Amino acid sequence: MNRARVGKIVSVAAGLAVTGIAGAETVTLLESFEENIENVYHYAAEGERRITAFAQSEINDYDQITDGKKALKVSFEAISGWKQDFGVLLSPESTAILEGVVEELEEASELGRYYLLYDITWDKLESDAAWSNNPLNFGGHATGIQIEWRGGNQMVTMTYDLGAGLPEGFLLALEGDNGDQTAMRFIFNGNSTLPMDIYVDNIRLLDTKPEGGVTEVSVLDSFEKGLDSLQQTGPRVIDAPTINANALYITEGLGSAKFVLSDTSVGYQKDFSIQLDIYPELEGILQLPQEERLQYSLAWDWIVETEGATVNWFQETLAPVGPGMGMTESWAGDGNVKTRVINLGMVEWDFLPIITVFHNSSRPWGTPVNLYLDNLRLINTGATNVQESFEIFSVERNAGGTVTLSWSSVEGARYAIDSSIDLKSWLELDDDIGSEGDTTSFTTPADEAEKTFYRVKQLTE
Ligand SMILES: [Ca+2]
Ligand SMILES: [Ca+2]
Repeated sequence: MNRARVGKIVSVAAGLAVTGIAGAETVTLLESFEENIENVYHYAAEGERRITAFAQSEINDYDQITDGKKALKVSFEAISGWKQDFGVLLSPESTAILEGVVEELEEASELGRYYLLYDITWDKLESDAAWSNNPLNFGGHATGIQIEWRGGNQMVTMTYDLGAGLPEGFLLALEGDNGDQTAMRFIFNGNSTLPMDIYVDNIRLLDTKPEGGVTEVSVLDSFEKGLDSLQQTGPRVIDAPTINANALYITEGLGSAKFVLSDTSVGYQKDFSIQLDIYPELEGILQLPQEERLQYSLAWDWIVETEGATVNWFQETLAPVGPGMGMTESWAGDGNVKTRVINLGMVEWDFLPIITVFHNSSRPWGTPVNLYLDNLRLINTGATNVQESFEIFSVERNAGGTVTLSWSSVEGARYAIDSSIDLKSWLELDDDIGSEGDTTSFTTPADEAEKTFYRVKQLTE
């Protein structure tokens, strides 16, 4: 807070970090299955198909229509194991939007900004499936991300951070009559001997960055000194985590957290948890209404060191299963870094802020497997661009009974001015003053009080 005394008038300039821009994210609808479903096609060859019908459905008994009035209904005869079942060709317009994002991310990769989302609802009425999953294959690429469904008539939202999952040289495969449409392939896995329906709707792109937002990344934990937030939870984890100093398995600073998983792998199992309530930076954010948290993402890096273990695949899943949390990410190979990203607006968090991490792999491994975690960070794509030297540098009383305030400003910003005679109650004088460049001035009638305080706030939009 800067104060400058000029004559009888004291100016107070405070650069307030305005958080009121939440909700200013952009959602672009890419496919909602409203007009027709001519762009939906079998991927499996004839004779190998397990889908009996595609339909444009208006049934909404489980809230499976998440946008508009219709959803895509896919009827399976039965499911046993993996198959690339069907594809959805996106319109040329939607393809162009995604291509623009991919190009932008290739130039400057940014985590936590662009998410590809869609909703799948499983209809368990007839089936005897207890679980199923759906890996995302998008633009001709396996992304290593999959939805986990744990039963019931549950809607799960695919939440894919385009920045985190962008392989080098990522290009969208183009198909369609004019070669200008990219596609999403829907792969399913599960076991049901009876018919099962799934509904897909609302394929969309979320841009979490509000107009004028600035991305701010703060490291919550670099696992250098203490590992207070980490706790082993399953019998596969040998001992408490330790701090690793081997630079090969560090992505930030001088240390990382190391877990050792026993060689007696027993498939899908809960291994450890991350207690988020020890990080004061998250407290206020997790208390915001869910829809106001979209600009915030949580990310960390994980590395698997297999040594001589016979691991050829490894997956990490987060729980509890809630929207945006029931996601599995696959191993990036021995010693390679994977970055996990969770959008905090996609998670309900009506439970204790704890992330439980599950792993799954082939077995047996032969030797223990080392797992490293580093750089747990909070990404805010909607931080405000408040300059550090923000101050009112001149307050002048003019001959005509007016006062002119001048402050250091930034190009393109907007400002509001309040006045007060007691620094307690404030009167808004103007809430929409455009920046005049490095310096902005505002003239207002002088108050009759002996002292008047002024406050300038930089607005975010
Ligand atoms: Ca729809
Ligand atoms: Ca570290």
